Amino acid sequence: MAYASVCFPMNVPVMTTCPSPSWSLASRRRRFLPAVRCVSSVPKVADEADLFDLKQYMAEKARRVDAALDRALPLRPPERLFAAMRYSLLSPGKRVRPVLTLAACELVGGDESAAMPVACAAEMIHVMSLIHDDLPCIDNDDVRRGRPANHVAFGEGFAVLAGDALHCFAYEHAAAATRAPPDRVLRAVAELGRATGAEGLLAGQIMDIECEGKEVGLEVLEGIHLHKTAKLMEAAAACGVIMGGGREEEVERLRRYGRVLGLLCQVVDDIMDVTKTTEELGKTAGKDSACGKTTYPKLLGLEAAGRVAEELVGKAEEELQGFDRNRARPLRHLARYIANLARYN
Ligand code: GRG
Repeated sequence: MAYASVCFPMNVPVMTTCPSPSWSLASRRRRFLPAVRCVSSVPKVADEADLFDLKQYMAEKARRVDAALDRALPLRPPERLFAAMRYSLLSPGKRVRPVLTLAACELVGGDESAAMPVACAAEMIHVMSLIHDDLPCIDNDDVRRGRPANHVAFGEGFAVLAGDALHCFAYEHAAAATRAPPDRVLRAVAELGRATGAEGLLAGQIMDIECEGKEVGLEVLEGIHLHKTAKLMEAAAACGVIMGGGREEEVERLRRYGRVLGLLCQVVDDIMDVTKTTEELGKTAGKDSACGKTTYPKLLGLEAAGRVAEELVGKAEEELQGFDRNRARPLRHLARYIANLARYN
């Protein structure tokens, strides 16, 4: 079995079979959902009862999220604008944020349907940020999710506007399509707005731009990722609990879980930038080092970056303690699954 050169310590899970070498870009989602069961490897037998088919869970949730996104945004005039919005929104992403919202809602005993519009809104905001991030004036990337970036397919002007339109529609959809007590909806919309705006995702992007070409330390790097990536994950997870009617303490626990998961995604992303090919990534590989960007592997080395990922998995699991063990399974395995992405060629 070919592994990426990152050496993860033993208490992150081992996947039991190797992904097929015939995986193609045509199905990027399949690449992220290897046909395996996640099995905790250490302690060797203690987690036998914790077998969980995350592949099936993620695929099923993503399928329902995709259907909900498709229904939410039918093609209509102005057609080229809606086509540009749909092009990126329905492209094959992992749907980590909406799944986070749905799983957090179910964790506190809520029904998926109460959280679905807010889950879709989180994905719309995420996709808007990807479209804008890829623009020549920001990160200048031509490939996203294995396809030409939005500005390559539709032109720069349309990409800016498609991102703006998706951003507006996210709040409209969360507010108008949710059948849940209005105080929950209002709170979720406020959560998403705060996570995205000038003290959230946008702040992270600004920090990123300001640090371009500079050597930064671990603290600054973490600050960038906590805003650029983790804020929306925090909000997605917190919103799930809010929509499910969870208690305040539960909202805060899931917020912390989302924060850790966001950092974990970024550490893993940095590792994969070094260890994977453009075809495997569905975006330009080695771009971070080519641009002189500071990354976890650059600051710490690959092995230590792998250990950071391992520690983050542990922290994510800590935040889930005290919840119903069965209901917490998807979220427990989601953290392990993200850490595992870095392991496979
Ligand atoms: C205009 C309000 C406003 C905000 C935009 C451009 C920008 C500000 C922020 C950039 C944010 C960004 C692109 C962060 C990277 C987040 C990240 C880890 C992306 C990859 O997420 P995955 O792995 O990707 O979940 P998929 O494709 O699977 O969804």
